[in-house]
Amino acid sequence: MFNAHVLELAQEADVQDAIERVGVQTRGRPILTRKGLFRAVKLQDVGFREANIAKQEMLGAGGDAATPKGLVDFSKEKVDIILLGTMLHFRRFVAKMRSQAFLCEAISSEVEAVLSNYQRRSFTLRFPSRNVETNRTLVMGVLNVTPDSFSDGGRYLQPEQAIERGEQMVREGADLLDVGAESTRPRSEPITHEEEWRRLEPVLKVLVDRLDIPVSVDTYKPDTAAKALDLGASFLNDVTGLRNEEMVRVVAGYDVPAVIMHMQGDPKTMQVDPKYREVVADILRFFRERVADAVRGGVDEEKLIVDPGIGFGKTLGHNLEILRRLGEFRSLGRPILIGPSRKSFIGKVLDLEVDERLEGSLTATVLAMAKGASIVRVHEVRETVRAIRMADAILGLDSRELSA
Ligand code: HH2
Repeated sequence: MFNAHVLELAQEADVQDAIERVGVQTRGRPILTRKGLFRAVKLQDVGFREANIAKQEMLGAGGDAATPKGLVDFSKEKVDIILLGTMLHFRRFVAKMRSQAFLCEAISSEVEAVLSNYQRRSFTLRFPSRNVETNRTLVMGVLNVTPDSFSDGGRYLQPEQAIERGEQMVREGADLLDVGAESTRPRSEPITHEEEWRRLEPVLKVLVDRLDIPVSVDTYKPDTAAKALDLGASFLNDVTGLRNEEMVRVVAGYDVPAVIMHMQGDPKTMQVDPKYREVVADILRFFRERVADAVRGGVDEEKLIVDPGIGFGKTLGHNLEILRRLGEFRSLGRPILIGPSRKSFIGKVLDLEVDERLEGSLTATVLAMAKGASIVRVHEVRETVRAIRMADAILGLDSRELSA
């Protein structure tokens, strides 16, 4: 009996660890690490010439490529392909494609970038008053100063109650706090900037002064964002994904971190038959465009955080697929934020009302961090902090010393 077993090697560190344990010479380690790490990279809308060259080069490198039938009979001008191979195969592929004709050089750069981005786990969030590392999962508490939010509407509309809840979440272990004054739940009606600020100001003013953690403002209105940052908020959470040029100017001007969330349509109508060509790929494309636009507008790319927007123009199937494939968003090389807390997709799976969705929220949140989410946006901070700390410890993400 040789006690054969299949090793789970998803990350570079897993391979390095396994190779070291069998006592490989130091010199041989990097090459074996590349051979021990398999990746599949999908490319969309590749011209048939580039797709044919990519297939040949990937085969030549020792890997392979999944290509559609239309590629050999020239019936399609653009195709989707999947490159398959170890990191060693990809290294050879990237080098060869760089000097090929047509758009092959661009393919080479894009493939090289996503493979490197995908490895990245640790980010530094540079807030005005401090830097926060994502070497463990960060818990962002939700505070809705609204009469109509879907899960806690009306509970914290009075400033005293909101302030007390904010302080409580910090005591419970929140790393970040997200304060919103306008509900964006399905079918909600927008409110004016004046109304939003009237609700927000008294709460924000006290919280930024009293709390020792970065506070974000959940707003898509540039006027509200600027006033909140003037008052001392540390970053912005924009559910419209910085689509408003004025909002980009605010983020660039104040040089603060900002969350680009994906939403299809607007809250009033977003749940009316949402459709995607491929939900994960479509959202990735959206992030790429939004990040590029923001950078063109003067925003520091390192300040951007992405969030696929659970429940914003998505069916139950879309939400589950986004969570299942959340790790694919790591291709962007930006920290991922996710907010499944208490949302209706949990209600649909478990057939439970909004105040009975704690276990569903914890499960979704823990699975999301295991797939690579750096920040989890939640209503139940105490329970989430416990679940996340446990998960961080199991996954070896917790940098704090744990005694034996
Ligand atoms: N979800 C809500 C609001 N803002 N922001 C980000 N980045 N991600 C989310 O998933 C997200 C968000 C909706 O939840 P909630 O704030 O509790 O409800 P409401 O919009 O009804 O106030």
